[in-house]
Amino acid sequence: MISVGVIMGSDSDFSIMEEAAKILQQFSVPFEMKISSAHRTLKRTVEWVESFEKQGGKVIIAGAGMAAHLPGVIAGATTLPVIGIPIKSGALEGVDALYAIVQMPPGIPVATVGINGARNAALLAVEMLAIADLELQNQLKAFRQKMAADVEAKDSALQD
Ligand code: RP5
Repeated sequence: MISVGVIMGSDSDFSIMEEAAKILQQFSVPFEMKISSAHRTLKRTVEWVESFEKQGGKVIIAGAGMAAHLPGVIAGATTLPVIGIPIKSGALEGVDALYAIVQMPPGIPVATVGINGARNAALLAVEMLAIADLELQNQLKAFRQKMAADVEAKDSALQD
């Protein structure tokens, strides 16, 4: 069963959003990717959210740039947790998207990661799923141990 939906407003977001997909693959989390826009294809976007929820999906990661209302629109259409990724694009280079996504009015939250923070969005989704999944908890612990070991190895190389 698909656990995570990874949706983006445009194919121009794909190179960032695929970093989230790579993390989910690394943790063997089943996911689907979707391109659908909140303003160009609003009805189609809401229909996808409803269908994802009906099929038992658990978390949605939504990335968009500029006036990035996609994560907020999706959050308004479901009670599943939504993680928003502000994508760097346009004249304001992602600051516009960051403000749009992080400043959701009270009542409809979107968990927002940093600009182009697709890896953290996927890790946060894995952490949410791990609440009820011991195997994923163990994988997350191993992932962090490897990160720590990498830092120590780089430091050791510096001391040589
Ligand atoms: C947003 O506008 C998309 O998420 C994308 O980041 C940005 C530019 O879209 P394109 O003009 O590249 O399709 O809707």
